[in-house]
Amino acid sequence: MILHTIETSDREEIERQQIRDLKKTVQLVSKKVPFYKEQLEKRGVDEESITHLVDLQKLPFTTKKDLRNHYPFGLFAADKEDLIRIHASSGTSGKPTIIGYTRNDIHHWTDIVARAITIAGGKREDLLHNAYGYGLFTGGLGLHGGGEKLGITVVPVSTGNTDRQITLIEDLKPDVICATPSYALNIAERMIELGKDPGQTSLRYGIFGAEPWSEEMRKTLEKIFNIKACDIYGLSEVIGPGVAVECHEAQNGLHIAEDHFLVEVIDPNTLEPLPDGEYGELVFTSLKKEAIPVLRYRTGDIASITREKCSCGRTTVRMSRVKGRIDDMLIIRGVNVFPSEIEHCLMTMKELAPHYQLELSKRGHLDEISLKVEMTEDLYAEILQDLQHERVKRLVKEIMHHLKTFCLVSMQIEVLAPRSIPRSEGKAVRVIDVRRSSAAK
Ligand code: DLL
Repeated sequence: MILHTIETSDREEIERQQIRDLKKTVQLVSKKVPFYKEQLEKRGVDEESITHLVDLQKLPFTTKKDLRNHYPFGLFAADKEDLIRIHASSGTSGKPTIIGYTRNDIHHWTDIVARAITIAGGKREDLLHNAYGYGLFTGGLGLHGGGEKLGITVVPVSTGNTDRQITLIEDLKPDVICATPSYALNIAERMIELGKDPGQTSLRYGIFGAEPWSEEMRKTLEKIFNIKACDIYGLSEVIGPGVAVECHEAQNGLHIAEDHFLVEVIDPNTLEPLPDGEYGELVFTSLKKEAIPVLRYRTGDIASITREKCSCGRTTVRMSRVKGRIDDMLIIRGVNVFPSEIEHCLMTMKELAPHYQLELSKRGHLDEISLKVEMTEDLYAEILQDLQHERVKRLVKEIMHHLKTFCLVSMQIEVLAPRSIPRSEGKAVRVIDVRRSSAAK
C-alpha cells in the first residue's frame, strides 16, 4: 500500500517541491543561524540563487565537527521555547551532538516513520515489538512515534533483558520486530539456547537498522525468524530513523523520504558530486526542519543512489545499503575493505556463526588486522569441543582463501567456540582498535 503521493509523483514534481522547500530552508538559516549566515554571505548565495537542483552545490557543507563546535545549541534555528524534544547522536568520543525538535519537526518525523513502517510492510492493525533503545538515541522514540502515528500498537520494550523480550514476543504475539540486526540475532540465539524456535513466533517482518549489515545477515535473520527483513536508515543529525527505508515488495535499495531530505553522493576527498550508481559519501540537506535545519550534512556513510523507478511503483530516489562509515573503512595492505563486506563473505560459510570481531593492532610501524569468528554449535559438537581439531585448522585455511578471493585481503584468523564474542544490545562493535596500546609495547 502506498500512503503518500510524493512516493509515486513524477521526478519533475518531486524536484519542483524540493526547490521550493530548499529556498525556504536557505532563507530560514540565513536569518536564524549565524554560522550559515556567514557562510552564505561569503559565497554570495541567498534563496534567490536557488532555481535548479544543481544550485544546491553553491551551498556550504556541514560536518559533525561544525555541530560539535557549536555545542549544544549554536546551530539551532528555533527559539528554545519552541523546542519540544532533544535527542543526541551516539558519538563514541567527546561530547554528543545535540539535536532539537519543534512541534512541527516531531509531526513530520512521526509521519516519515509511519510511512517508513508502511513501506516496510506495516499495517495499522499490527503489533510492533520495539527493541531499539529508548532515550537520547533516536531509534526507540523514533519508531515509537511513527508506529503510533500509523495506528499500530507499539510495545516499548527498548533494549536489554533479552529473556523478558522473548516472553513478550511469545505472549503478545507481535507482527513486527524493530531492533539493530545484531540485537535481533542476539534474541534469536537466546531463544535457541532456551530450547525455543525463533522461526515459530508470530513475527512476520522486521525493520532493522542503525548499524551496517550485509545481505547475508538479512538472509540469516529472515531464515532464523522466518520473517521478511527490511533495512531502515537514518541519523540523528538529519532527523533520526526514517530518512530511508527498503520496501517489502522489492527489498532492493532504500527509498529516501525525498519531500524532507535532498540527497547527494560526493567523493569524500574532492567533495565533488558523483554520478548515480557510484559509491561515495551520502550528504543530506533537510527541506522542512525548523529546530536544526542542515545544509549538505556530510554523513560519513558510504552508499550509492539510483533514480530508477522501483518495481514497487515508487519513484523516489533509492540508496544502496550503507557499506560502512568512512572512519570504519579498513585499509589492509593497500586494499580498502569495510567490515560489512567481510561479514558478507564470512556468512556465506555454513560452518561459521554470524558473530565476528576485527582487531586492529600495531606491530612496529605496521598496522595489523586479525579476525575472530565463531563456529556454529553443530561444528563445535562435531569436533567434540576440541579447538585444536584438524577440522578447525582446515576451516581457518578455508576462511583465508575465501577472504582472499572475495575481499582481496589476508589477515590472521582465529575460529572460536560458540558464544565467545560479546553480544550487543544496540549497535554491534565490529572493530576494536588497539593500535595505541599495542604500539606502546
Ligand atoms: O542510528 C538512527 C536509527 C535508529 C536508524 C534506528 C535506523 C534505526 P545515530 O545514532 O545518529 O542514528 O547513528 C547514525 O548509524 O550515520 C550510520 O553510520 C548508522 N546507520 C544508521 N542506520 C543504518 C543502516 C541512528 N540502516 C549512524 N545501515 C549513521 C547502516 C546505519 N548504517
